[in-house]
Amino acid sequence: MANCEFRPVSGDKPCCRLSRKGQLCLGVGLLVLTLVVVVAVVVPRWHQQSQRSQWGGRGTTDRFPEIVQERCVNYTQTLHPEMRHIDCQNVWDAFKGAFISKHPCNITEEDYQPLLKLGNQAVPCNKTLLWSRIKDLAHQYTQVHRDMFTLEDTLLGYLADDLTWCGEFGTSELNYRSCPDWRKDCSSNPVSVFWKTVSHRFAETACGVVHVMLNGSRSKIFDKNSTFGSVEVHNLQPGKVHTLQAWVMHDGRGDSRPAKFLQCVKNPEDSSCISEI
Ligand code: DN4
Repeated sequence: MANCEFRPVSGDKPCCRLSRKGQLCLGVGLLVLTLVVVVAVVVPRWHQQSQRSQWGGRGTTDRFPEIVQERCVNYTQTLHPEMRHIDCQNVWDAFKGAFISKHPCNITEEDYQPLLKLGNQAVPCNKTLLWSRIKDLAHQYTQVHRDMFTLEDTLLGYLADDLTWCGEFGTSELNYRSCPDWRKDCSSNPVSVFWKTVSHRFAETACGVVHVMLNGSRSKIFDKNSTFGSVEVHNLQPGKVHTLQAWVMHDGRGDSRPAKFLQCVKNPEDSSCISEI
């Protein structure tokens, strides 16, 4: 074994420089320490990760915690300052609490109730826009008509739009490798249950005329298995909602004046728009 003594180089001040042998020993020592850390910390984590469940769906979106918290701040401080009283740390804690450490096929609507309570938001009567199989156009429409709200224009829908998330039973970590797919694995997964829960609440609290944008180019314009067909329609309250008005869109061409207006704003050269002028 090397004899590692740390002696000052002759002529130098004590303790200011190491001899070559001392430097070598220090280097070897650091290398050994690094290896020990890798073996003790990184390898078990990697092993644990590789033991994680493999699901059929995309894993948690990169930077999921940061994205949710950034969106919360943006929504409550900038987009809807009337909601600036909401504490985004509490919102994130409630979001996380709904699914972290739980089996990702065993999530319930009850799990999301604390989050729903914090994100409680009233959409004015006549301003709710539901959609099915035509998300982009519905969102473009509410971007033009800023007083109308899809679910994704409310705080909770905005936080989660286009994101994926899941955890794992017994650990506080997110699973970035894969999450359950609602068709292949299970429907009680964190993402599907979230949308079911918030869609339920969104429909239940709607009032006046409710609009729905449907895709007339799909074989089933109304699908009773979609979230619109299985959750939202059933939770509209007859005592509060007097009309459900459907805008059926064919091949991106609007049958209704508001949607057509939107398409003409985006595509003024379209022949159907020119004839309107
Ligand atoms: P959709 O266009 O068929 O589906 C929208 C999303 O929901 C897609 O990611 C679907 O997954 C997923 N989805 C559809 N049906 C189910 C189901 N039975 N179980 C689990 N996931 C499902 O339209 P939709 O009518 O199903 O949902 C749209 C309506 O519900 C809107 O009025 C929204 O208010 C609300 N919603 C929004 C979102 C979102 O923004 C998600 C779910 C519900 P896949 O078919 O792509 O695999 O993401």
